[in-house]
Amino acid sequence: MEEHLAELARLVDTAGADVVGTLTQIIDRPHPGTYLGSGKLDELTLKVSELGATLIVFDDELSPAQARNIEIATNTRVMDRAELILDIFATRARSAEARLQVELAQLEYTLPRLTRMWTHLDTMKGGIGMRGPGETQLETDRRLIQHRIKVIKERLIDVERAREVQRQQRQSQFKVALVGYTNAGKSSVLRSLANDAAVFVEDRLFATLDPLTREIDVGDGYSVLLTDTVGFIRKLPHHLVASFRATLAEAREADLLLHVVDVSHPAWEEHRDVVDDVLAELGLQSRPVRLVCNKMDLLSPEERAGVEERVHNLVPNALFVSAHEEGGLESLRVELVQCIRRLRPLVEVRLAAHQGAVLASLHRDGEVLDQKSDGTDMLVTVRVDEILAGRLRQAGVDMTSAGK
Ligand SMILES: Nc1nc2c(ncn2[C@@H]2O[C@H](COP(=O)(O)OP(=O)(O)OP(=O)(O)O)[C@@H](O)[C@H]2O)c(=O)[nH]1
Ligand SMILES: [Mg+2]
Repeated sequence: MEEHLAELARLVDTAGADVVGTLTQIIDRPHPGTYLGSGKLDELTLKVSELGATLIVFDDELSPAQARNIEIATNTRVMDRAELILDIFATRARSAEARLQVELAQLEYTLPRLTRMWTHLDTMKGGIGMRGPGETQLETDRRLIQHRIKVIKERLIDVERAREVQRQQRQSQFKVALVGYTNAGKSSVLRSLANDAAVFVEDRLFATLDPLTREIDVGDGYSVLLTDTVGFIRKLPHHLVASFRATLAEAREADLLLHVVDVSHPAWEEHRDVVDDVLAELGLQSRPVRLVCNKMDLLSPEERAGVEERVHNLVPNALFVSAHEEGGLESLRVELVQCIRRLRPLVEVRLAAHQGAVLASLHRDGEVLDQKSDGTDMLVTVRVDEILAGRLRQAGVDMTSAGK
């Protein structure tokens, strides 16, 4: 619980507020009306006025009614974790796409809570000269929001189409996506591999919101397209997960996912589970994945040995790296080369003159490295993926392995 609250405090800090106090209660079941029991609610009210707090943040999701009732009891603005995360995303989103996605998530969060906001307005105005906005205003607002949601969804579909075109253009390259808990070091891995100081890295939660792709030379004549993605967190608002589906399409298209974990964090195993769950929610659980244990430099030799043993038992092919140490990503680089060799084998295809259509498809869907004629046939050295290899095999094309 303390660790959860520490994370909540970091979120509050990221959102730009200062934590002045915390309150916890062990309860079997939250009170349906006020979340906290009545004694605890009094304690909260007292604490808020003593500390001069202007905002109360709950780590758990509150129903619209619970939030309203606590606000009334404490006379203080109440937020739950989901709203806080949405707020952070709203202030940090930079690209037009991310902004649309966040706005969509916020509107969907707001819709069932409209009554609560209007009730506030009602009490604020003191009810003099007006009897509150009433149902009509509420209905108008609801319709406006629903309309806006529809418009945003349509725009996001357009954005996704544009992305799709871009993706098809680089179909033949080996694509790798970095996924993981927020602050695990995904951007640092990209920055170090791409040797690009412009990649944004920060010791804050949700430093990255927009996917960023760089072409990385991994040596031995291989290169990959490496994409950095938004980090995950426990209790990620599901509206947000849904609206980030498009951004994470990059991850869905990837040949390989690198699941980056900060193993220096005491709760790294839980972080790993959270990420696995979100990946499953996004339908990505069946993608080939490598667990990348990062920040190994922060561990003592004994801790290192402990983590390595623990991880090896869970995931035998995990990698141990440091984005900060000189040469700390060498094992990852080597693994990437091996994965390309395995998942994108290099083959030599022999084509007769009448097989022009096959030659065209090799150029379209594969990565042609060499092409020469031996007088009668055309010999093409090409890197193929599973789909193309399957198609060639089915068509009975003469194909042999060409080594690495
Ligand atoms: N000591 C150490 N620190 C690291 C390592 N990798 C990343 N960091 C630090 O961890 C913090 C977060 O790194 P980022 O690369 O921004 O993490 P991220 O996964 O991209 O985070 P989000 O974009 O917020 O999801 C930064 O302060 C980095 O300098 C590492 O291998 N060792
Ligand atoms: Mg990042």
